[in-house]
Amino acid sequence: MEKKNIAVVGATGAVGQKMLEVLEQRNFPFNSIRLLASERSAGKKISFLGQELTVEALNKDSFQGIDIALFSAGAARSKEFAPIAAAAGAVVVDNTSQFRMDPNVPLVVPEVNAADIEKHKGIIANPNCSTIGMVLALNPIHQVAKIKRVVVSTYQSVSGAGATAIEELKTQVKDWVDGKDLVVDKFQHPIAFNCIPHIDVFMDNGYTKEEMKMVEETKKILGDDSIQVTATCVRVPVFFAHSESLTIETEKKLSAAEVKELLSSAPGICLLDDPENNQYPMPYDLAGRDETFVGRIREDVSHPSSINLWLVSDNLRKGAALNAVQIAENL
Ligand code: NAP
Ligand code: 3JN
Repeated sequence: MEKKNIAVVGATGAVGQKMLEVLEQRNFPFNSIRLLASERSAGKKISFLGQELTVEALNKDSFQGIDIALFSAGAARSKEFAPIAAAAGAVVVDNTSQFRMDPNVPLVVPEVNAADIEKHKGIIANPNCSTIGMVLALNPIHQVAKIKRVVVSTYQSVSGAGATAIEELKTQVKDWVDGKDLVVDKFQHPIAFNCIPHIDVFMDNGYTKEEMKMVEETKKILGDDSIQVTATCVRVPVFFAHSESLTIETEKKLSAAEVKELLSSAPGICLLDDPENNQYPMPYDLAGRDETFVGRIREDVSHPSSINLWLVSDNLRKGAALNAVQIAENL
């Protein structure tokens, strides 16, 4: 692989920090790496492969000489700076929702639609973390049995809401144990010992934006607008890794054994399905892992051609940083 000049935009954030970890772990062949964040972080030192790197404030000149720019500093920064980076000759891999549904921007999970990367015009979008785990499991099933409808409920960890949300859960748990009042800032309600069915803003149709991201992104990645998806996204008091319950209705009936067989060889998926020995995916065990783990696979007793399953995927790794770095590796 030819060595590239890399920029990480949002390098001080939860996703940016994970990007650096993944780049290190995968020996990504870079020539130089530039760390960008807000004015607040300019001058801050971050250690990367044994070197102390200095964070720079993002500005319109940040992308001179950059080949690949990994963006995770929020949709507003992507809207403003991704086109500037692309115009300066970089290929942008964008982790935000800003360009995901733009018909000129490929939306890529490499195990599913790596071929779409070639169609880029300077920007490639990384899907939402909950979508990525789900489509890894859906794609092999869709290829053989054509999916008609998916009902998904998510159980999303606080790290999906950024570095300060992780601190908020830690502080609330400590304060709860100490009998103190809980301070609520990042979420609408206390997240310690709670489940909040509200991620991102509410839309006119009663869904949240996070739920509609799952609906729309799934169709684009699988290249099939006929797949019907309905989602309920819930924030739970877990630090890392998102879990999802899926009901998948197919045109052709598949047995549970057939689905297990399909998913046992699916790229990016690891089957963990041994209920007799209490073995099924859980975020407690699987945070930090690259694969999306699937278990509890069973035929839906309420429908003749439908499957239920449960999955767990590390939202900061495969759900964000790892998927983005895999796209960069494909480039
Ligand atoms: P975070 O921990 O809050 O980090 C935000 C990052 O953005 C920090 O590096 C911050 O820099 C930087 N930033 C904020 N305002 C900026 C500005 N005006 N100019 C330059 N940099 C700025 O959030 P996160 O969890 O890493 O998420 C960051 C973004 O990634 C999200 O907004 C979202 O769009 C995307 N994301 C995607 C997924 C996914 O599903 N693929 C998952 C999570 C997040 P400072 O430290 O200097 O403030
Ligand atoms: O909440 C989560 O678990 C995932 C959050 C993702 C997120 C957070 C803030 C802004 C996104 C995203 O990736 O869709 C965005 C955004 O870019 O809109």
